Amino acid sequence: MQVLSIAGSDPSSGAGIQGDIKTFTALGAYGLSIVTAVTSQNTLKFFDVEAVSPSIIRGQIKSILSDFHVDAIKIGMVYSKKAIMAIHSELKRVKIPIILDPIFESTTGGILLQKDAILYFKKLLVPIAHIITPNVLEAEKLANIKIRSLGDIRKAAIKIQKLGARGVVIKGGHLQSNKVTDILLEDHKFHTFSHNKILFSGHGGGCTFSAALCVNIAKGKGLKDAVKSAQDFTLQSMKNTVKVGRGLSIVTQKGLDVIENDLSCAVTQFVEIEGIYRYIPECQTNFVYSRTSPTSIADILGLEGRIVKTGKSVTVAGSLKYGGSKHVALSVLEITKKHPTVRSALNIKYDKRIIEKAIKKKLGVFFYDRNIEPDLVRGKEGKTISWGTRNAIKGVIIPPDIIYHKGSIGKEPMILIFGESPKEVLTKLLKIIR
Ligand code: PXL
Repeated sequence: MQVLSIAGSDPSSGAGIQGDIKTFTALGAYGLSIVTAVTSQNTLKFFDVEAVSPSIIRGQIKSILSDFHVDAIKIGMVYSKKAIMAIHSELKRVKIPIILDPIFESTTGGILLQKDAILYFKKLLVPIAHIITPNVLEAEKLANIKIRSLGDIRKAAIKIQKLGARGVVIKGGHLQSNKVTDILLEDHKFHTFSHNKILFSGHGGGCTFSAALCVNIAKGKGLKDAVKSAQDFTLQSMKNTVKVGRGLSIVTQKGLDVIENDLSCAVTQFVEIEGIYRYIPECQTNFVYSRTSPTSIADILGLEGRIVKTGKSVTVAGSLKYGGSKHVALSVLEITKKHPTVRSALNIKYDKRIIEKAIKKKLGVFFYDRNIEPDLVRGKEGKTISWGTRNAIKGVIIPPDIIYHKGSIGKEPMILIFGESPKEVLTKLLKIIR
């Protein structure tokens, strides 16, 4: 997955381009970057800033978009009216989701958006944003109202949305309270995300949030899930500050665990497979990846929701959680008892032709018949799956690539594809559906 940050350079590497690349990398995305301005600052003081010329900004955008596939774009510090016009003219017809982080002033008092640029920011950049992420002070400027309460935040969000952004998330950290409440306005619905305030006087928190949000949106998460997970990630990063300079501490982004990173990338690739909606069963799809030596489904990462068919496309509903999947996870749990390295699987709709193709491609295909399950397990979904999986691989030494069953009364037939990693599962899937 590839994401792009259009922002200012911060030589302390806490915020701006450098901070964004750290967040992108930690979350498993490849970070592209376009510099709009260069600041000189450290953890104690903001010294100076110089704009990059609009033609170089346009040239950078052209050079990146003509070469790379970009899944989402974050816009941070833009500094000048001319930069805004250049960015707008390059991006106004682009279909990639834009996460707009208004950057007006630095924690150390530097001016990061010139006074005469705010009007252009509102007129040109807000309308092309998929989501905008102001804090309370920035929201006050954008909405032209004073914010003292959560009610005021909601009013401001509506006013900012009227400027043209699809979603608005206002970070309530600056309000006087022992709780921090972020409010998301998506279309016409408000969602509230609260957590206890932590003691934080660091540099880079805001950029971490919007960059994480950018990766989450690139991964195909809906706004509500994307905001929640970006908030969790930012909080974690704010708890992990490092004191590298003599002034403000700098946030540190810890990477996702490898299992989460690999599965999350594979889920994104899965939903992007052309025509994949044809393979989603009635009970939808789950995709799982287990820790080594799982003892229960709590060791197996899966979608708490599902990958669901919505007309001719598929969307990811819910987020990855250990214990999030039951059925597919139970099958993997059973397999790992005999083949400890086979830790990932997904389910697709049964189709005789897929099975025939898999056999032709020399994959290890195994079958169980739900109609002959013993009375002891019948009707008990968990037990049926473990019994069936065990039965399918009984007496064979090679690890399975595919296990399928043809259903029974009221039970949908199903194909499960197994592999050592989510990537391997996808490779096998592509072999049999292409
Ligand atoms: O944190 C906001 C921010 C964004 N971008 C750049 C910055 C800062 C704050 O200092 O310098 C380049």
